[in-house]
Amino acid sequence: MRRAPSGPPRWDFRRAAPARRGCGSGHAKRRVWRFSRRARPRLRPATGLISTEAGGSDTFTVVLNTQPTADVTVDLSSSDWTEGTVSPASPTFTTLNWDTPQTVTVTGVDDVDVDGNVAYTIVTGDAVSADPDYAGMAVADVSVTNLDDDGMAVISVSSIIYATAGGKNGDKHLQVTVSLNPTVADASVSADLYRDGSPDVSWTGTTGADGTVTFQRKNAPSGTYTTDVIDVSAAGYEWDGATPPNSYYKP
Ligand SMILES: [Ca+2]
Ligand SMILES: [Ca+2]
Repeated sequence: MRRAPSGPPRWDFRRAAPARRGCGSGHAKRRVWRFSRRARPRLRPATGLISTEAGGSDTFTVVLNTQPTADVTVDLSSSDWTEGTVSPASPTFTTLNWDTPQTVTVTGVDDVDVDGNVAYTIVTGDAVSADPDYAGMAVADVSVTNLDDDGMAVISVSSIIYATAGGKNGDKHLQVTVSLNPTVADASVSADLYRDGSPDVSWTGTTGADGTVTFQRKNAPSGTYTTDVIDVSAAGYEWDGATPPNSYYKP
């Protein structure tokens, strides 16, 4: 009786005699290598999965790489049920569906703690099967990160103020000052300026210590200007997405 392989599962490539294929002159001959595989459940991807405390989920698939002689079950569990769950808990493969990948869903679990992003693993039990090739086979775990959604304060745009500067009369350029509440320095602010309802210029800038950033439209023609803030990014803050009503007529 064959013994189940011990140690970490691995590909068992055995190189057969290379076959030559070609379609006559003008076509490069290709070497075709044949491999024999060691029975193994395959999980992919096995790293880089992301779940979120907001309930966000990710998936990986499980499939066998050789046809078993009996059902093969792989038990799945979470290393930290307070951060993530896994479903189904026991994907099972038969002699018929062994090569159809089964999708496993990993879902984040919420808490109210500012606990940061937490890494956990989907722990894969040894394969259970009457097939000695699979019975007791160790299967690599899947690593996941659950993203924290606590500790994010809300930031908003408190005002958009227009002014002019430059030129003989101090009215050549248009200046638009965007203020944030609370006062946060080094926040990245992106905004689009419209003139008479049509897109004029787009800006991205960084707030100073006073929580404001001033953008300038050089040589601004006459017209009615409005500003639409499209993004505010600040560490530890979540922008509420709103732009206060604003409008400025430049003669
Ligand atoms: Ca958490
Ligand atoms: Ca949390």
